Amino acid sequence: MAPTFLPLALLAVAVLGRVFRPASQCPGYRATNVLRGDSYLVADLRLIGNCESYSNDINDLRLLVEYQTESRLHVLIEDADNQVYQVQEQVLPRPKSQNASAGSSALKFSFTENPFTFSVTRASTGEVLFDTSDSPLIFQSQYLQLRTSLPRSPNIYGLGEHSDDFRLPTDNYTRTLWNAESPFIPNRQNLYGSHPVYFDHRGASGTHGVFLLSASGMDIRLSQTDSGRKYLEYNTIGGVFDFYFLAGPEPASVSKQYAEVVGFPAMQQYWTLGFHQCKYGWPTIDHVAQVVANYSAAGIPLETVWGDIDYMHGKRDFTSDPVRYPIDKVRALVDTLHRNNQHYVQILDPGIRNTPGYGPYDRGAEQGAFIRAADGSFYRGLQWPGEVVWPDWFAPGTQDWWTNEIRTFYSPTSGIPVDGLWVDMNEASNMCADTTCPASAPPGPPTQASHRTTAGHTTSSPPHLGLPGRDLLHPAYPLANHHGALSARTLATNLTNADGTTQYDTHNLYGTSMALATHAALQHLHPAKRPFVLTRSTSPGAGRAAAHWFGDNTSSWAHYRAAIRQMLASGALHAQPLAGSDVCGFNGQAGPRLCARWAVLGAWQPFYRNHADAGSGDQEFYRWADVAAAARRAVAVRYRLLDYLYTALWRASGDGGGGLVVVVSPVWFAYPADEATWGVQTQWFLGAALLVSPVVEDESQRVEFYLPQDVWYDFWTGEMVRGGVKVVDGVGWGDIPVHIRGGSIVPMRVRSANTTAETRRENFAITVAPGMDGTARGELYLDDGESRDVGSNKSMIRFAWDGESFVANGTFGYRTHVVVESVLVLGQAGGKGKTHRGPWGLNEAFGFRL
Ligand SMILES: *[C@@H]1O[C@H](CO)[C@@H](O)[C@H](O)[C@H]1NC(C)=O
Ligand SMILES: *[C@@H]1O[C@H](CO)[C@@H](O)[C@H](O)[C@H]1NC(C)=O
Ligand SMILES: *[C@@H]1O[C@H](CO)[C@@H](O)[C@H](O)[C@H]1NC(C)=O
Ligand SMILES: *[C@@H]1O[C@H](CO)[C@@H](O)[C@H](O)[C@H]1NC(C)=O
Ligand SMILES: *[C@@H]1O[C@H](CO)[C@@H](O)[C@H](O)[C@H]1NC(C)=O
Ligand SMILES: *[C@@H]1O[C@H](CO)[C@@H](O)[C@H](O)[C@H]1NC(C)=O
Ligand SMILES: *[C@@H]1O[C@H](CO)[C@@H](O)[C@H](O)[C@H]1NC(C)=O
Ligand SMILES: CC(=O)N[C@H]1CO[C@H](CO)[C@@H](O)[C@@H]1O
Repeated sequence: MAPTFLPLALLAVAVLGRVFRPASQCPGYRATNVLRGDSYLVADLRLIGNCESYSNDINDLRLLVEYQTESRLHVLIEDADNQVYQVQEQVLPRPKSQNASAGSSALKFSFTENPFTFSVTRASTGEVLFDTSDSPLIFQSQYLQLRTSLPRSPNIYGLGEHSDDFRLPTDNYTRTLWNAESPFIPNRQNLYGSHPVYFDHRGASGTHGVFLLSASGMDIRLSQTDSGRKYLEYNTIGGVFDFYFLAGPEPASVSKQYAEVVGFPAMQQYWTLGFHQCKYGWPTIDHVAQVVANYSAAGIPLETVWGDIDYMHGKRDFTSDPVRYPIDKVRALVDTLHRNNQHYVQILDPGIRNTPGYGPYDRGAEQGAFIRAADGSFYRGLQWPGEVVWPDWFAPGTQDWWTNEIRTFYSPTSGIPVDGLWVDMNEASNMCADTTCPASAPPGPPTQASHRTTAGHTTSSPPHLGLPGRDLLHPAYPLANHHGALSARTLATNLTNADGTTQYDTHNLYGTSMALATHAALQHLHPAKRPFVLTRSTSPGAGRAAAHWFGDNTSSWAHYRAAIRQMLASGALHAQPLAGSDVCGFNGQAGPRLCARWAVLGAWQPFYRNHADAGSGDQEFYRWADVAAAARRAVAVRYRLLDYLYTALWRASGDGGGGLVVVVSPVWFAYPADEATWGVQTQWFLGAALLVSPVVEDESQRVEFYLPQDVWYDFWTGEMVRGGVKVVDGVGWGDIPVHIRGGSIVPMRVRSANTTAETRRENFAITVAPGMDGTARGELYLDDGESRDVGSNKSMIRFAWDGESFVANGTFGYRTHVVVESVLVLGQAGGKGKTHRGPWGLNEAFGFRL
């Protein structure tokens, strides 16, 4: 949740030390000593003449080009001395080159020597995908610039996290990447996560991806020259240019190729797909118990109840308020939840109250787990508990300390036996407005001075720690951070981490580092189970440790719509599929119409949690009869589809190998050549088969949506529908248009139950939706729903319909009593569909012929 301050609408006002020389007047670099192998190219790059716009030029660079796989090209431009910061492998391990040969690669690298510019083309068509020849390379100590030209009408997606159009504007548009506390998720500003990856969709000729592996603060400008040429321009305040070009050419292949670089998303436990309820401001554990009881009484399945910071004593991590949330009562509620197959998750914030006698602080201090100020004392900031110190995720003792605190406080035998953890405020959010703030507070207890040398590493230091001698607080380039200065509302950027890197360079990794550490701690706590972590702040690869929600939005129709765009970006582009908005909105007051619509929309987003601010009214679904009715139906249909969703998540997690790699995707992923789909941002595919088209206008019961030319079936009636623009009037507040894509087979439970565990005991009914050619296919993944290592105890069942016969085959390692009761083939029997009755077991192949 957000602190109560409002976002500063001001842009950064940096004090420019000197006049910016236009990039066009910078002479750039010359390539020499070019050496080529079959799968790589290396060269030296030497500055041709001074540029010195925002900071000091770096004279000598190294170019490394690797044909890593046939569809992935790696282009690294780094300083020859290896001093410039590069992202720690602990946060983002790099993929190894598989040494594809240049001749067999789908992408071709070309360059000019003097000045050095480069381009990437698609080998099969010769189409230029990336071309820097319009503008010289600028590589300075605190400012880097590189520009690529774009097609005339570009379709660019990604570069999150943002609340703007899914297909990005390309006219004087800036995407700033600098993780920030961002209440009300303002448009055209930096938000909680930084993902410097974009998808460039060129219609029938293919889609490719460009990932800049950099944690640096940056402004990415999409605009046009005076002569009208479109470009995308990186302006970073540090780091190196470390590019991965992903060939596609199918859109979903780019998603997969990206996940191969940053890591596939974590496979989650089955219950995490259930319905979650949270609220900041629940005063007591008795109140929480009432929420649980009232959900039950209303007949709305509640899977998981969450604890926001209300549970804490003095808002400190690893404490429970002795009066409002006494541990024995919390334990008792959690035990009851567990007996009913329900779950409980609690929040943790990074700021640790620096009071001696508070165990987590004392033990962290002893381990050296906190970031230090210049004088060796622990750097202090302000957060919910008051004055705090901050974990240094790069210090050697921090993981052990964090794991130990989690194992102790959440001990199944004596602590609060949570099922997962939620990490918030991890941008990191600091209630100090600037670097002078904590200094005015009384100093904390003396801590041992650090022996670390920070500011002046030499060439004998380990590589990539960051150039010495920079202005780490106020670089001359004015990054468009919506809080203003780099350090505003976060940790001071001149702080040094224990490994010798600085917050200036690692700021954008703080949230992911906390998520990774929490994930690792949960693995210790429950070694046999898949850890569940939800994180607000993210960076590339966060999805391999955590689910994500989109932060502190508002109960408004605008944010109900934004939820769709954000879900599409997180899931399809940023490898974080288990994601969703705060259903019914976080800030402000939700009304029953909005909340009913959002309850339904949320049921079709991968992560489904209702959450609100302390200052907002109660918005549990049972608070309004109409919302309750909408939610009952929405949850029921979601639960019938849990295995369909779980199968998609398994595919996306990488365990599933090839095939579908996205849990949510935009319409153009499936119809890349159909221009009418490229700008669609109010519809999405959930899995490969279901296209969701909710009402999106304010207070409306009318929806206009687009079905590409194909065979579709109304999900609710089974009626066959042809493609085209559709207008539906009188859509009930609890209704949502959904269509099954022809050519798909969708496994569903026959009925839903009040928890995911009970739903898992239900049998299946399978729906076959034949495509244009009369055939269809689908799949079903089954395992025990929770184990980290299921070994061979899993089933991957493939369904196929050829117009006359239905076949289910595959691997059948998961033993189950659950059967397939029936197979409904749509489009048959005069359009209504024909039901074929089983039962068929799911422990071996089966099928039938007409
Ligand atoms: C690729 O080539 C490098 C350099 O020759 C070598 O070290 C590496 O083992 C090779 N990798 C593979 C997967 O063959
Ligand atoms: C571009 O956008 C910036 C920031 O919104 C604005 O100040 C500037 O006037 C715009 N320039 C043009 C040419 O529209
Ligand atoms: C639960 O329902 C009871 C009975 O309607 C009501 O009095 C109580 O305020 C509700 N509590 C919560 C937390 O919803
Ligand atoms: C779900 O329903 C079963 C009986 O059908 C009941 O025993 C159980 O307590 C219910 N669980 C919840 C969470 O309501
Ligand atoms: C960071 O800058 C502030 C403000 O100038 C200064 O007080 C502080 O000592 C600096 N911290 C470090 C670690 O250099
Ligand atoms: C798989 O199931 C068998 C039989 O229930 C069990 O003995 C084995 O331990 C399971 N393997 C794994 C990896 O869970
Ligand atoms: C499974 O079914 C498909 C489609 O009918 C068929 O092509 C394939 O050969 C079958 N595989 C096995 C192992 O039976
Ligand atoms: C993008 C968007 O809709 N932003 C809104 C978020 O909420 C605040 C406060 O309600 C509005 O002022 C913004 O316009």
